[in-house]
Amino acid sequence: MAKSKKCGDCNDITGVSTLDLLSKDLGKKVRTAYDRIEDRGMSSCLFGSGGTCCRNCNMGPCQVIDGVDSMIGICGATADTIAARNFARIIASGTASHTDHAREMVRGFIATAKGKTPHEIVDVEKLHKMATLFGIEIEGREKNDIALELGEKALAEFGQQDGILTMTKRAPKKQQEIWEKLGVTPRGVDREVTEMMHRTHMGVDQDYKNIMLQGSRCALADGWGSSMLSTELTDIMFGTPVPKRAIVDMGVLREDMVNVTVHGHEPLLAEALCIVAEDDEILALAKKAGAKGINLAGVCCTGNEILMRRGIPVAGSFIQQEMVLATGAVEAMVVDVQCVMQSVAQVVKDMHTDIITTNYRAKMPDAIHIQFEEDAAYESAKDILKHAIGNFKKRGSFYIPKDHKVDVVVGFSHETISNMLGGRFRGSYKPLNDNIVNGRIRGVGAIVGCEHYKYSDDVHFEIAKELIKNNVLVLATGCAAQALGRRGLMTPEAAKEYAGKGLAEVCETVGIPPVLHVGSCVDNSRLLIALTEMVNEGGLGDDISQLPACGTAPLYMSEKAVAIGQYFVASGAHVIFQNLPTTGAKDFNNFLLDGMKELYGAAWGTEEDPIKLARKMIKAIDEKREALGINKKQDRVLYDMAMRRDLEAGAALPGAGCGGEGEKH
Ligand code: XCC
Ligand code: SF4
Repeated sequence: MAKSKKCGDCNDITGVSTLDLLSKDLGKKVRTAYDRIEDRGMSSCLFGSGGTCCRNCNMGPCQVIDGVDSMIGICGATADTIAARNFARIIASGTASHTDHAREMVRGFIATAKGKTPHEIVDVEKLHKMATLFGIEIEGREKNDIALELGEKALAEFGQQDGILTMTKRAPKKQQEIWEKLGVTPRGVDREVTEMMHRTHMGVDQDYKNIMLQGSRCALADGWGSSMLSTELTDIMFGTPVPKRAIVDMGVLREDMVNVTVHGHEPLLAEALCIVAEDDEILALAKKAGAKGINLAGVCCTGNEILMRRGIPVAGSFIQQEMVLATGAVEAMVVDVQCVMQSVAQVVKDMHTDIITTNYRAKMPDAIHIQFEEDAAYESAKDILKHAIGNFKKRGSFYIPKDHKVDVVVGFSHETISNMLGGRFRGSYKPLNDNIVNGRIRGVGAIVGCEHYKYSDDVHFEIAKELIKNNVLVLATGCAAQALGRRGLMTPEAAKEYAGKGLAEVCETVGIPPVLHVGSCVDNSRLLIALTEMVNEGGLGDDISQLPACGTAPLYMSEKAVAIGQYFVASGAHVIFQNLPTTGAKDFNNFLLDGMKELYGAAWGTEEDPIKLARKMIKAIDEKREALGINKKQDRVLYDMAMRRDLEAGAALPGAGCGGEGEKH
């Protein structure tokens, strides 16, 4: 099929590796989402896009037009009620997905504590910190013993009926008070999802503001509940990320090795594959097949997890998943849950590549299934790799866009940020806060979430460039982070090229990139903690809504992104998306874009144009600066020697900056 640079009128492909591959026969042969958009030849349904199509009962579906009396639902439901119910159900689904992922991680953590996995409890400091938060005795106890109790307590929070989720106690006091006053403090993880589904059933909650109170409670159960549990327990098991050099983009695939890409979200299997890829038996088998070894490469958020913790390269993000396979150079794509397009099995239909599903919850036609058992992780991983090795000899024509691999420095957990800025032995957010107060750094912008095909694929890049040019430090997660890494914004050197003077000075002194990779999508919980640390450090107000910070998830695709957006808003952080499925309901839409401010001190915003979006973020940041009284023009203080020494003390982390320890390539 012929490929053009453009599909329809709106989604430019600008990614160089994708364009390179699409210009080759192999790339032309595959049918991708770009083709499917063109082939469908129809735009999305207006009722669906505006949020006013209801099919919550069998009297409908009802397509509702706001303000037209004859066009309300058969049950009498108004556009606002319907849009709010739909929006809330998106949050419930997003939360359920993070939650189910988190539950698996906690179960894996328990299995690890019992010694039943190839993994270990590696971050004992974090184990002790979390155990203390959960009221668990740590004195004189063996680490696995503590971990087991922590794991069981954590697991119990999923089914908990009353009380509050423990992690919410980490939020700034004022946030906790706001939640309590509004009655949105989450009680149990599963309970909030269930109640959300119930309240949006036909004939239950028909007041959009009330529906969204539960929307917030459900989302908070995601961010401060399950996602945070997942991030922290995963860190304890696999290590809290520290700065590492790595490479991203399709050029990370290797001609001479068995390429295995891991795609999905839960890092348990991916971590096991990393260990087994170095097993003598596996290496011997690979050599026998004529390969130099196993080249693991990530896709989507599984990619982010092993990139952050191990520096394993990332072959592609969400929109590249089909392209990675179109290279013909992948022996197996191992998938688990979430964001795996059904089309991947079709892309490889005439190739030697196998799509291997590994989770009983997520199977697909034309894939093969090898169930991953966490208490037999080593064996499961071996089976999978043996299978991939078996395919190596069958590799047909292939094309690896070899020139397209980009250096990145990743691993910016909130602990890393604190250590790098504050110094390893006295990690603190003080230097960050100080630099915000003195104006070198204007504020913090989070760019998170997915990618899709409706807009150009350089939206993240355009937004990030505009932010850092205006001295906004960018923290990124998810596929957005990968997109920014591919554009070269995740090296310390990028600060010189792209950042404003103040931000560049800080980046140069500390040795950090102007865009920090904070992790996968569940790791947005790291951002919650980073914001909390900034509040606790002092000088920038006493709750998150006062911080000069703003978030965005441009190109959001997944329902999880909406859950994330809502937990940020409910936590006091302003969030701007390119669009929301609520425009068909005026009052409800206004409530999201403005009314929520009264409750949480933050609201949603929308803006399609990337540059305008970035400027809106900057404006939101400036308004906070103004309110804090720190927006006056400061005398430009250049770093004196003592200040440099102070900051540099923090830069001496392993693998940090240029010439770190990370894998050389
Ligand atoms: Fe999926 Fe997480 Fe979105 Fe990427 S960013 S498209 S959710 S893989 Ni998480
Ligand atoms: Fe129509 Fe009401 Fe049924 Fe929705 S719940 S489909 S608006 S009748």
